[in-house]
Amino acid sequence: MKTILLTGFDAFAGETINPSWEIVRALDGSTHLGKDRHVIGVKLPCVFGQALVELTQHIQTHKPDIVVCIGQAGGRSEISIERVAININDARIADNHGAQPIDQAIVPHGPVAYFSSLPIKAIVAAINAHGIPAAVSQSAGTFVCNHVFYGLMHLAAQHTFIHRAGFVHIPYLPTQAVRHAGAPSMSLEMMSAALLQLLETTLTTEHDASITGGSLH
Ligand code: PCA
Repeated sequence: MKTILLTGFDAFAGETINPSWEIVRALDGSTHLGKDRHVIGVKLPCVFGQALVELTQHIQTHKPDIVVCIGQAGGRSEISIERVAININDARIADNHGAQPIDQAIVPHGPVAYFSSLPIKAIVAAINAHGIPAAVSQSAGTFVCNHVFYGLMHLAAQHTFIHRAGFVHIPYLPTQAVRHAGAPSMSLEMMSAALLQLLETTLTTEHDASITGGSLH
């Protein structure tokens, strides 16, 4: 039995929904990966600190083999497989509790950064092979998503039962994009299929593929 913990976020920045929670909710209890795969979906608040308190509790309760946190990145056009989490909070907008930390370490004296331990290149290839746009992203930003990603990788460094962990940013849903002129979007079905591909690839890939996923700037 393998336990897979997925997290999504509350709506933030004036939105009424967050596509990350819509997907995680849709995949909670999924049997698509086989009967011996237990998929658990939980929601995190879009709040510095509290999001990590809750993530830590969920990890201690479920002792997952794989943890994938998911967040909305409005304006991105593809499924973004994040490569690296950095040890900084620098919020351009307030979180859902009104906090706006500037240049604060997430873990004082912690490592500057952690790499994702998902097979990010193989995941991009697998999602693209299913006709769904995906790419490696070199930055998860400096808001609550990077905060959770860094905190997750810090926990994974301490809890050896976590074999793989990482973060994925996703575009707006079409219902959100109608209020953001010109913004790209992706359907719930497509994003859920991409996440299943990500999990299947993570379960079956020991060594990541050597394919370029770099960017020039
Ligand atoms: N996206 C935000 C935080 C919550 C979410 O879904 C981010 O990218 O930091």
